[in-house]
Amino acid sequence: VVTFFIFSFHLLPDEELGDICFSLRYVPTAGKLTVIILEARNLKSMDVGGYSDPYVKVQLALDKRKWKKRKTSIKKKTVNPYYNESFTFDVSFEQIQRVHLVISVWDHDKVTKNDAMGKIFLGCDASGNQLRHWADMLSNPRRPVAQWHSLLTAAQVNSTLRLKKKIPLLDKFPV
Ligand SMILES: [Ca+2]
Repeated sequence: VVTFFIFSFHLLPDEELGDICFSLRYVPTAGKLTVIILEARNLKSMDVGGYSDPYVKVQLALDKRKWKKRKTSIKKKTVNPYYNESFTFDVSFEQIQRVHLVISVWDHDKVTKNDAMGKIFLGCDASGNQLRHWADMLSNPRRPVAQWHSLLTAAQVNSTLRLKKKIPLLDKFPV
């Protein structure tokens, strides 16, 4: 029954949002998490002419609260972008168990609002490929581990993850 369910889910054509490849490296002693966004393929075309202008958001949440955020450059007129852009975050060994890494792909638009093209999340309570990648990173400290992931819709990921408001910075509190 389970096999049939998974099989039929993958046959739905509108679920094909493309794939993204990135590498993860965690150094527990230094408390550094490095995410290298490598490339994406078969993304959806969001603009006329069958292309998009994709960039990738790399977001960290701590205890399900939005915490840190970085972005890649924008690649113009492509659905198979190559980035090779590296982002390093300070994440202590105590924090890494409570962290979610959220990777989302967006289409840049000059005139209208940027559109989300796909999303995934990793962390200790992720599932499938995403959990495997996170576990491989934790069990191979100091070594970069690269893997491909199929993108899901932003709505699917948001409803599973349910992130709360951003963690306020300490210097914003009145003394
Ligand atoms: Ca665009």
